[in-house]
Amino acid sequence: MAYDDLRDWMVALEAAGELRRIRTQADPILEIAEITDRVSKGKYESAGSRSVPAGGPALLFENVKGYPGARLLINQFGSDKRMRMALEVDSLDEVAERIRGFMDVKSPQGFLDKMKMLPMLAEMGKFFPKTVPSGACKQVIKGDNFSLLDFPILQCWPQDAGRFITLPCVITRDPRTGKRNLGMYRMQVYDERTTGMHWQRQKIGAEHYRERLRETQPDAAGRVDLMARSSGGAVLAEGSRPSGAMEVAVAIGTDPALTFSAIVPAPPEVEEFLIAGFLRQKPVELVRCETVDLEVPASAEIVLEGYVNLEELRTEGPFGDHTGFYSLQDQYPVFHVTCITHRKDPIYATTIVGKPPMEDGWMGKAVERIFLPLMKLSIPELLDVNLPIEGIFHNLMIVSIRKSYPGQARKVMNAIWALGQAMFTKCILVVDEDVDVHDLADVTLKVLNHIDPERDIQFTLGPVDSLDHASRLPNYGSKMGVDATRKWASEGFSRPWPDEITMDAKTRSQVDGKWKALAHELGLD
Ligand SMILES: Cc1cc2nc3c(=O)[nH]c(=O)nc-3n(C[C@H](O)[C@H](O)[C@H](O)COP(=O)(O)O)c2cc1C
Ligand SMILES: [Mn+2]
Repeated sequence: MAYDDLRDWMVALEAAGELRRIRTQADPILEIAEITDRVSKGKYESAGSRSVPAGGPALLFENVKGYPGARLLINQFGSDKRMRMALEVDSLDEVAERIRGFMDVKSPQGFLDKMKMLPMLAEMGKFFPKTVPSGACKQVIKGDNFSLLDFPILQCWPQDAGRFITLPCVITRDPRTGKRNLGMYRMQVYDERTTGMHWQRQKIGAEHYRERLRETQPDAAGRVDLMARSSGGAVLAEGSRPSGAMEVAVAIGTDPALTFSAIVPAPPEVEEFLIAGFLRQKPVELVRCETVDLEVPASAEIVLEGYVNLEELRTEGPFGDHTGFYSLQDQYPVFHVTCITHRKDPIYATTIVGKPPMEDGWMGKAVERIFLPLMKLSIPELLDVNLPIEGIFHNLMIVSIRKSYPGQARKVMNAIWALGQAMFTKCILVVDEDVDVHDLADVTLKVLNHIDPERDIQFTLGPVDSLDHASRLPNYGSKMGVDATRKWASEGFSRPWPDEITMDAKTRSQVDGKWKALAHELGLD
């Protein structure tokens, strides 16, 4: 039973005790972020409050200072339980299993095989998005008299450059293939009708933008970083829209599977609308925009339509980021809003990022689980993967492998660095199959015991996450892989490798037999 929209999802959250209404007045400038930070970390610091486990409830702010009547939803994905509720599974491995089921399809050998495939193809067909004539996101259409400042957009941290839209589903179209993309890229609010468009240069939205630039600047293509190239922020007359501009639409406040699909690192060939349909097992319904040639989720709370001018970059940031530090200022494209449509009394959905654990950490963990079978397609020896939340997803990946030939751990590192957004991984630890990658104590014990650092560390250079503040250059730097597998003679290791200590079975069962008496003497019963 897919959630129809954000409100349907909120009803489910509230029924499960996972959503709290906040009627105490809270300021969208910093205060809501401070409240949410405490709730997501379980740290209630003021006198008399108690500490509880991280991953506190989703919050609906109903009394936002300066925005009478507005409602703001935050932390909707902020726990393992809510992430599972969002995708309607008891375990995220169920989603991975469904994906594996689809991937297990072998080339049909004969008529019978083909017949067997039909139900699966029919099932897949059920997930494609549908365009419908109208939807709730059109209840209010403002093509003229509108302002972004009508929404309770947050300033999250003291040194942030201003207010940022933090949970936007940004929709663009590949000018060559017509394929649509959905990506979550934060948007700094510059004024009533203008925002930043923080698609980092390796993301699909940025590639669509570059496709347009390649058309207009063929001489520069391939020689310079087109994302950094601009004729210097040409100021346009109010309302004018340059002919080459790139159309963009943004949906804020959708059903949870759709919002989640905007963060999954899908290959460019796969539209996130299809992924959302697959996750919710019901097609996403889309409606055509008013002023741009794009479609948006019909039931979105808020839709922003507009364009990104190819000739314009503007300073974006700083912004307190999920690294736990402020991401530095940089030049990014600018989004000009031409129309806003929304539901009656729209709910503004948002999030904050900062020091983990926070809401995005749970979303990242879901991506980790769901992508494991897909990673195994390229890396068949891969057994399990852990992206510890404090490793902020691009700093640390721990993988276990079944090692079969010399040098295989290095092959796995290179494969990860070649795999979509895993290219950003700053540090990869490769361990043998007997290590539980989710048990950080076991990982620490074994990785550090098993390495000769100079021999076992592999450095490489390549693209790094735009948020990395330590790399030698923005977006370009080094990465490290640690081969913490047991070393073999065929890898040049000639010393004996010791056995791991475990007690023998006989002694263990003898002690088991005495355990009742011992437990009494130890005061355990
Ligand atoms: C809350 C949140 C905010 C994000 N902000 C950005 C951002 O500002 N810029 C960016 O490039 N990626 C951002 N990401 C990560 C992208 O959404 C993610 O890399 C996604 O896969 C991009 O989609 P794409 O592959 O279709 O480009 C954010 C993710 C989350 C969960
Ligand atoms: Mn994408």
